[in-house]
Amino acid sequence: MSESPKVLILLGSASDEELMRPCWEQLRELGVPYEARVASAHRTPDLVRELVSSARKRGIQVIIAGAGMAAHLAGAVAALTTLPVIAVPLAGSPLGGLDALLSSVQMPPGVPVATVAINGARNAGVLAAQILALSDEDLASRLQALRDTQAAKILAARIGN
Ligand code: RP5
Repeated sequence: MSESPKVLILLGSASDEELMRPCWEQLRELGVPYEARVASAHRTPDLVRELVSSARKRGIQVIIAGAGMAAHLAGAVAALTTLPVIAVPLAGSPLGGLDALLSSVQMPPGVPVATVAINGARNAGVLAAQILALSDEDLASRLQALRDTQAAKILAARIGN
């Protein structure tokens, strides 16, 4: 996308790419410019700091962090910024993502991380778009259209034949 990114998506590892793909697919579908990078809280903490501390002045308004295990990438990111941070806990461990879920959702008071479902990458994209739509009426209309499409599928469903 050529427009400057409004959402920064961080992945704890390149191995997280497939689980996180629905996140940027959703943002692309909604016309939200994003940038996706691999930056690990424990393997490349300096890179995380650099990307997050420069984010606001680069026009980033929301940060999404997808990571598995107890890497607490989203919490590390939230420590470095007052931009809204959304965590996507990923199921890549013997604990099925419960470790990542708890390390994301149980943030101490004052440093919140909005946490979507385990492997909920698409919802992270939708939530980021909803935050941006607070000041973007066109985007709000595209989000409403997405909801309308979802409702139409339910209304058209025919079962029990
Ligand atoms: C987390 O641990 C990553 O997000 C990934 O899900 C998992 C494995 O990471 P690597 O061993 O590939 O760095 O940090």
